[in-house]
Amino acid sequence: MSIINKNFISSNLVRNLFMIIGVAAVGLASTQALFRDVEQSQQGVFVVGTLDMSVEEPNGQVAESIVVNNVGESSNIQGGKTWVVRNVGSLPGRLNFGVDNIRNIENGCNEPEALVDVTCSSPGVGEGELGQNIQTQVTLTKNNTATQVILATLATDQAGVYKEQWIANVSNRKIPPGGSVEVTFAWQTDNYAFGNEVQSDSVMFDVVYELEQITGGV
Ligand SMILES: [Ca+2]
Ligand SMILES: [Ca+2]
Ligand SMILES: [Ca+2]
Repeated sequence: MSIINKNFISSNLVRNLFMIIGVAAVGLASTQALFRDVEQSQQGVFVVGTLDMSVEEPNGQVAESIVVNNVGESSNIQGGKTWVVRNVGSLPGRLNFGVDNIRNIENGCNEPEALVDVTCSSPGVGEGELGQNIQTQVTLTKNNTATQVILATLATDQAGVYKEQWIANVSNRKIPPGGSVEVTFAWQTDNYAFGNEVQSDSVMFDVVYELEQITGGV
């Protein structure tokens, strides 16, 4: 197997997602009286990016996805990204991490795949088998100390697991004004983990960061 990291999302879809996230953020701000910043990332394959987040203004909402596409049969799948998340506001914030909208896409079945896979629609969202075979790991680096905080897969039903493990395993999610942390999201599998059932399959997902205002000084 091999991996390509490719933006399959049309500009229209990106705009639509942008609008959806924007509306969601406004809804949260009005109902919870908290300012919230939502950013999602689209990059993959061990690149580094910076998220400038502020809890003072609901700005900077972007909607991006990561796509892992299975295009071959001979090598391992692996990739990842490190984000530097900065609180550029003047209020302390609590950082949340999540993976949403996991879409395991079938992309049809070729001849050897059809022998072992009975869900073969195209695009067949939810019918792909690639994500359940990909192990993911999230590492938080704070004050030069790296801690593994999440272990999961990219199976469709795993979306809620990321946020749950983040909250359970990150003892202090606070980022003070001017502070920053690094978050690394990595995924991998090997060519012994699966067979022809993943041919032409792909998996898309959104990595979501939220920095919410800390009230009461906690
Ligand atoms: Ca299938
Ligand atoms: Ca398949
Ligand atoms: Ca397929």
